[in-house]
Amino acid sequence: MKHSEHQDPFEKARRETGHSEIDDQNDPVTMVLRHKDVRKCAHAWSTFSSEDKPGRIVVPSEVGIRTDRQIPFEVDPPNHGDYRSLVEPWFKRPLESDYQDKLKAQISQLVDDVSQLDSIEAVNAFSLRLQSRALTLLFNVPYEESEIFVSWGTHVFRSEDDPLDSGKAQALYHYIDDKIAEAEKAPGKDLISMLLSAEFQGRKLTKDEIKGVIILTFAGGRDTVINMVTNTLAYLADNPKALTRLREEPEIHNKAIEELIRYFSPLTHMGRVAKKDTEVCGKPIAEDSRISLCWASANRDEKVFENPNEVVLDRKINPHVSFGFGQHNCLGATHARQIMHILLRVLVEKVEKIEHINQKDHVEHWGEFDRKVGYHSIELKFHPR
Ligand code: EMZ
Repeated sequence: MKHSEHQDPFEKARRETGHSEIDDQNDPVTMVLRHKDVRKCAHAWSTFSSEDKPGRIVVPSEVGIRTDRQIPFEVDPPNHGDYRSLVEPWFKRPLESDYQDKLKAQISQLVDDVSQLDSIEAVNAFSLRLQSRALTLLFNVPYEESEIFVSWGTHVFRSEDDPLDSGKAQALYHYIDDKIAEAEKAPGKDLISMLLSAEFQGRKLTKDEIKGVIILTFAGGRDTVINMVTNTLAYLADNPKALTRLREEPEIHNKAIEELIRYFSPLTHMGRVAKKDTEVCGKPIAEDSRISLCWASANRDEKVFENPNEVVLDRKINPHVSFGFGQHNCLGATHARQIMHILLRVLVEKVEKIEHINQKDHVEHWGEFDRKVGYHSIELKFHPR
């Protein structure tokens, strides 16, 4: 098996029952595994709610480590839609050419820098930097802020050694409080200033609401983007022909990006809380219990995807759910896709091949399933063209 391959641990359970039970801090979760059911449950927001105790729809639950509600992520319709339309135009800015030019300059510089080195540990020296720098564009703050973002590590408020340690969040929260105070005094053209002046249902947003949007912007696209970028580098190192093909056929980049996002499914699953007694795949789900929508399993569903365990760079039909599905589909998807577009463009332009030296896989454990989601570390050497 190639080191960049990610096997599908869900196949047997998906075929046989379509669900699986896991314990999560004494608050069990029924994982929903089939593409059809995942989409159905994601759609049924009034039965399977995102609006519960803050942190409870995340698996592993963050109830013990935060009390702030992330917005619009942990809000159901109809309020969800109002928050969403308030922030959506901002999150579509990655479609503007000026944004893309800046992102291209950042990624080109990073690739040039790492190409001069003998080898790099790509999670920290490449993906974390790329994500943190690109985030300055999403927030529209000075590039220098990225140094602070880098210092927080791959997850902004979960400690790397102890996922239930609440200490780490405090640094992020203080940072956000300070930035809100600064923007109040001297509004700029950044996301916080925009939120401070925005109207929501005929009133101003509260500080907690603003904080909720900002925490989500920091946390939601952090480990996911880092995993996506690292997995892509590892895949290209492992499959030099794919890099050549992407160089020769720029017209397949759109499809290739969706396919890599499907195959790697950077977020394994997201939870919901049942608002009434119901059932999924014949399994009773009691009111107030949790399910998870397993994007990673749905994305390998053999009923939907031909050769689901292969990366087919120009896959024609690709209804993947890596960015979620329904009302709650990923707010940061435009930004994430743009990162992938520019990354591929810069790599084919500047890099002849990527050499893989060694790696330490990051494997998640969910009950009966072990799922590789990315790398704790991976050493790569970039050979410039
Ligand atoms: C939450 C989540 C959002 C959560 C789409 O995912 O991302 C996770 O990394 C965070 O820990 O709080 O923001």
